[in-house]
Amino acid sequence: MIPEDHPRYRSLITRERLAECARSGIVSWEGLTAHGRGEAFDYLIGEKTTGSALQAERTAAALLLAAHHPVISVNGNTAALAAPEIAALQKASGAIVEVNLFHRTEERVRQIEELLREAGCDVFSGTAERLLPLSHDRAWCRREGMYSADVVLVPLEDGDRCEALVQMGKTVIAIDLNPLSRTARSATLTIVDELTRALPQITKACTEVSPDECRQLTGSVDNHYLLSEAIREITLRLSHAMD
Ligand code: PTJ
Repeated sequence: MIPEDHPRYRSLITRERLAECARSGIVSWEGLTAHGRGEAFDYLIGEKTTGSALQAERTAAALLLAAHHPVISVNGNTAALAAPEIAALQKASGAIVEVNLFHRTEERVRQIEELLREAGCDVFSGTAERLLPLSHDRAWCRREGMYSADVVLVPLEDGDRCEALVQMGKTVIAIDLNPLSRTARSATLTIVDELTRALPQITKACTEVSPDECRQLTGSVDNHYLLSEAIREITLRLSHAMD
């Protein structure tokens, strides 16, 4: 039992949720270590949405709204942490929600799809094929889903698939707290923010951006600048900590 007045209450509750979802099979055991890495980077950015992340979130909304065939890719950690937030973003953006797993089993796909549906998502399921140019199981996706997408949102991604999707000519939006990761560096646009803070910001921006702002944002994506800003914000925080 975690007392509500514990200074790290939110963090501990989140860990408990992930552990529970790992025991039930929704989150892979490896997903727990991925979360730990995310927590460390979240500490470094001050556990808040930075100015550059907010800018990236608004741009992500514009890219999703301007897309012809946007897809939100969901893995175990994302489903466990943010199924209702995915449902809200799907409603605001009109994107397809598709499960894509690194540690893939049919049973995990089924469990995650069920969790997403319970949270209100309209999940794109059906027969998956080995369609992406990858030797591991993230290659499995649906022909009319991710394979045909022009814009793909990939929260908590592994670098390989991000690179493969970009090479296929897709616009890839990553949510990754580590601005140094291969995913962060190869995506078209990287949001360096915690998943459960980032998704509501993108959803909110979907309801706010005008067609003019949408054109302006999609025409000026500069991921190198956004990542440099994220690293600058971390460095600034570290140097203040030493004062
Ligand atoms: O459910 P599966 O089988 O598809 O597996 C999913 C995991 C997460 C295990 C898989 O995609 C993986 O191994 O990911 P990586 O390569 O560890 O990358 C995860 C990245 O997400 C790391 O750079 C973390 O810093 C970051 N991250 C972790 N938790 C969060 C996060 N970023 C944003 N919000 C978080 N809550």
